[in-house]
Amino acid sequence: MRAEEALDIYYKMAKIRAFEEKAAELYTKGSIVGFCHLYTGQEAVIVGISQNFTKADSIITSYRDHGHLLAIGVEPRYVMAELCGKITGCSKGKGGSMHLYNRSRNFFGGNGIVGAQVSIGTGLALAHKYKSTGGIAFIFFGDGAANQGQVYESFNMAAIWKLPALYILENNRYALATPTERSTVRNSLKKRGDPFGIRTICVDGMNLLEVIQKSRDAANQVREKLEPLILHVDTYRYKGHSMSDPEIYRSRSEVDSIRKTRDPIANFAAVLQERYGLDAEVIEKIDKDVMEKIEIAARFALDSPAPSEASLNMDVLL
Ligand SMILES: Cc1ncc(C[n+]2csc(CCOP(=O)(O)OP(=O)(O)O)c2C)c(N)n1
Ligand SMILES: [Mg+2]
Repeated sequence: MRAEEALDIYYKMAKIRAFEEKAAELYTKGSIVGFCHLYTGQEAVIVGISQNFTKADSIITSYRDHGHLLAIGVEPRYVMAELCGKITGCSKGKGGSMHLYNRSRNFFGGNGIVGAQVSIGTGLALAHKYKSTGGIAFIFFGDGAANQGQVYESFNMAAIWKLPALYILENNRYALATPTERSTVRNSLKKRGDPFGIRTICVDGMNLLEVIQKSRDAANQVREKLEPLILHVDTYRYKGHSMSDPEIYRSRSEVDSIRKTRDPIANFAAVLQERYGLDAEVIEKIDKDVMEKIEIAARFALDSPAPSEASLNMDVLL
């Protein structure tokens, strides 16, 4: 990877983190209401995997979706405006944090029903095959979603119909307040594809370079063999499940120690310095630029109008 590309990747991760911090602030101040799930800690997953997206591909995820939309290049102001329920938002202010959407980039949400995106995403993969689009479906879901029955109905269909689906299991160790050890028998998340003959590739989701390399291999295999594959990503969320989580199910020291030793952004900043010989000032400048961009995005969101009453029934299924 050239230094320019590495800097761009760092920029994308820093942008997601700064965005989430601002979203938390706006939530606390009451400018964002309803559910809001932050992606802080998991940035390397979407930034690394998004390096593989082509125009023909489609992408779908859960309600923890801010980072996904930012990584595919949607301007932060349209995402922040959506969180604030404004007409300028990417879902015209009617979706909110959980239902971000961008049709022109084949981003199909933002889904609030745990596990539903796996079935809808499998439908997207079927569409790629049926219409010979040349694209594949990138389907993101959590460790909690991995215990939903419809996931396995989907795996069965994807395997038997040989669908071009890359299933990305973002194992951030918790489903709401439940740690995976309490919900998942014998640490089986890495074997969930086995009964269907779907192979699983495991990756350290806190290590950006590993995510890039292994997700490239995985995406290439799906494209070449035209069959499903699972990428099991070991990651961690730093913040509560949503903004209203008292976090009594884990210790502060657990979060702090992962932040200190495995933080994907800090660790990649070290790579930039050691491997690419970049000065700390170059990185600080990026961090500053990102903060400014996010401040402008927040101002745009706050200054935008809410959807009009007359538009209440527009753009929604009734
Ligand atoms: C079908 C369904 N059941 C329960 C819920 C309530 N719920 C919302 S998020 C969540 C936890 C999901 O955890 P995981 O899949 O690990 O995703 P993460 O929040 O960690 O990204 C649950 C149980 C829901 N939204 N939909
Ligand atoms: Mg989880």
